[in-house]
Amino acid sequence: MSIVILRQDDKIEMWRQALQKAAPGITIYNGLEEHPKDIIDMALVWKHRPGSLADYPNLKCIASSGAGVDFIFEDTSAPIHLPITRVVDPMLASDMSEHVIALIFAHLKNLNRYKLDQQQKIWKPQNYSRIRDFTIGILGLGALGAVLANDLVHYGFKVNGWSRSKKTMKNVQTFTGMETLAAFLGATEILVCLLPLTKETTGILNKNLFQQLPKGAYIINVARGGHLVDEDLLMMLQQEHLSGAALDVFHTEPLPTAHPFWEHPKVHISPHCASVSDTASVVPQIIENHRRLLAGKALNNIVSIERGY
Ligand code: NDP
Ligand code: OXD
Repeated sequence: MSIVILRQDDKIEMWRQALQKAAPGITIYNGLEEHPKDIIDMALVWKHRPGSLADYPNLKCIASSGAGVDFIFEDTSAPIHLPITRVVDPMLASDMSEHVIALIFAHLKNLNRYKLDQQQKIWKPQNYSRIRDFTIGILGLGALGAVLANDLVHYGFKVNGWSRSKKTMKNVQTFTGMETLAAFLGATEILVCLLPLTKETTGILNKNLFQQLPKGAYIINVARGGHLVDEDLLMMLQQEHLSGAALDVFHTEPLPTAHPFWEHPKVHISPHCASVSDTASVVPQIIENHRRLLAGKALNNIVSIERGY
């Protein structure tokens, strides 16, 4: 009864040690090192090598060490008939909220403009905006979107949220399903994408959607690069229908050096770091699910294969 960690970055040993310390009775393997395959019952994965999940004949559960699971469904040989779990964690949610709020305030107070001016020693005060000037629209009111919505309300923003199923939230105007998307977009001046990447949401941030936003709207994509049609964003920026964008996620990561986003004056880039699973906060839920797996109990934070999130 053992757990293997499958990821390709330099965090694999940090995760192994954190899990091993929390659960000394279970053997935790680093998937990049030689290890027995037939005793593994849980794989803790993050952007694992496609194909590698198929190597474990007795695997019983795939656990994502992040909130997203799109990379598991993209691996065509992954045994997705097994239970798949993901991270739902208050620290992940508050970190995301802080990141997005920082981007919103940077936009209101022209901080990106001043950074560019500074590079050319230009002294040029701009009109700034206030909290009351903007309505924020959040695509996705799940574990992360709902926390962000409440935090923004706390700051005094007008907040709208869009989701698949109906939500009732104090001081947040909620919109449900495709038939309400146009109304939601028409009332949104800063759009934040916090959707999971699924068949339905791939490419949702496209020209048609952008055109339904008021002129001058600002885009924040902290979900997945696959939500955005890059060329459509560039076109809408060039036509000045959109005033700018802050992007944390990209089709290819790291963002290739030749990509036009790098040098675009109206695009703010961060390297997929809006919110990062913290081992101290997340390890207990992984160990709890492993305990449940062995006891034959229902697992927490299960992903729906039908919905893809
Ligand atoms: P959740 O699954 O908790 O929430 C997803 C939300 O999107 C739900 O409100 C859901 O609706 C809604 N949704 C899904 N599909 C549709 C659809 N077709 N139409 C309308 N609404 C839809 O996810 P999280 O909040 O935990 O995370 C969101 C995403 O954020 C992750 O999948 C991941 O890709 C990304 N992420 C990015 C990070 C970063 O550092 N950049 C860090 C962590 C996560 P309903 O409530 O009705 O199900
Ligand atoms: C996640 C992420 O999904 O870091 O947790 O993107």
